[in-house]
Amino acid sequence: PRKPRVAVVFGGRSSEHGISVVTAGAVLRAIDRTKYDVLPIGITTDGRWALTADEPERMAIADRTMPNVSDLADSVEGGVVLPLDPGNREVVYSEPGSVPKALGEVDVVFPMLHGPYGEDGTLQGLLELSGVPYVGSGVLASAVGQDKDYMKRVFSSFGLNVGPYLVIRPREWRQDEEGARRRIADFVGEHGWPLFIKPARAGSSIGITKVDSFDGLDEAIAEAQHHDPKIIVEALLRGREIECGVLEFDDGPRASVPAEIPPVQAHDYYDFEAKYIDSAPGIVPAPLTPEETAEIQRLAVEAFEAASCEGLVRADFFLTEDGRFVINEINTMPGFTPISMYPQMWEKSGVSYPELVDRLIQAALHRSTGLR
Ligand code: G1L
Repeated sequence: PRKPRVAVVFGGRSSEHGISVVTAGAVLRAIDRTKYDVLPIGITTDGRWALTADEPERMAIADRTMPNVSDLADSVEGGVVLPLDPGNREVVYSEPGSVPKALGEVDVVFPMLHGPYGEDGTLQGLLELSGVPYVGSGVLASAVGQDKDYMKRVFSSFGLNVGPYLVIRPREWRQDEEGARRRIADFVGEHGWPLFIKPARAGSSIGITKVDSFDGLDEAIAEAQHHDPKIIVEALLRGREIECGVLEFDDGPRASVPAEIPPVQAHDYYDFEAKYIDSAPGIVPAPLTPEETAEIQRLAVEAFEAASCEGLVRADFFLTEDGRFVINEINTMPGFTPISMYPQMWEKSGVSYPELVDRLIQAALHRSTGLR
């Protein structure tokens, strides 16, 4: 029987295009070629899909510059591209806004796209419609994991602790701005300063402002709304930042050893070297009591189940001064280079990076298409 063909889809119209290419390079390097055939599929920053060369060594940071799909695709010997016929060596890109015709020729897709249309469930929906199995969470869990408002609603309905927050929807802001301001003032009365004003649906730290008084509020709201018309207002949660990986095994999801993210100065953290080159900033395993470790592992698996995740998730918590774990968020597509927190937590739990990649592909291949 022929080997399963794994399409790794990466790049895309996202500010994290480069890190996606770097991550896909690491995944391509880790995939066991005696077991699988691979098809690297890059999406350019302007949205063209292209079959690229299988040369992961060229998908790395060079001279502090992130790689990009256009450079990879243009350099492919004999050219590449769409329609996705692996035998076709003609140089043709897909039209911007169109999708490849030949996804039917792949057995499983490894989606590595960040942000809107990548990790919010829309790509997953396209793959569902195409009947192609894929690695990671489906439509619902991806959408829930992208929306800080619905994420909290799901978690609290499953009995997990979530921090206090407000939602300001676009229509309320348009029709009753004064009412929204009153709700924020009441929230401050109850929880105090600072506030964190965040887009409800946006990756990582984009569009987030810490506000210490009413002075900075308008600007912070405008900034968050620029990224998403729906925004959330959160109170400060005092505590240690602890995260935990969950991975789906044949008999169900299991939790990794947890990691602690020490508090860092913003300028240190967002430094290019720190973000893309240096190893992840976490302490693995986190210095916790056996009871605390067992508790966060139970809660991480509970979060995986609550959001109906598949394959993997990274669950991020605060351990508050009174000893409670409060869930901050889940990430259905966590940082995934070998030095990122999620792979590091599994490495310390006895699952190597190539094993992790293989486990995720196997979980996707064994999943039935359609409802499950
Ligand atoms: F497919 C998985 F396993 F679900 C998966 C896909 C993508 C895990 C992690 C990622 N991460 C990324 O693609 C990224 C962090 C490079 C951008 Cl979201």
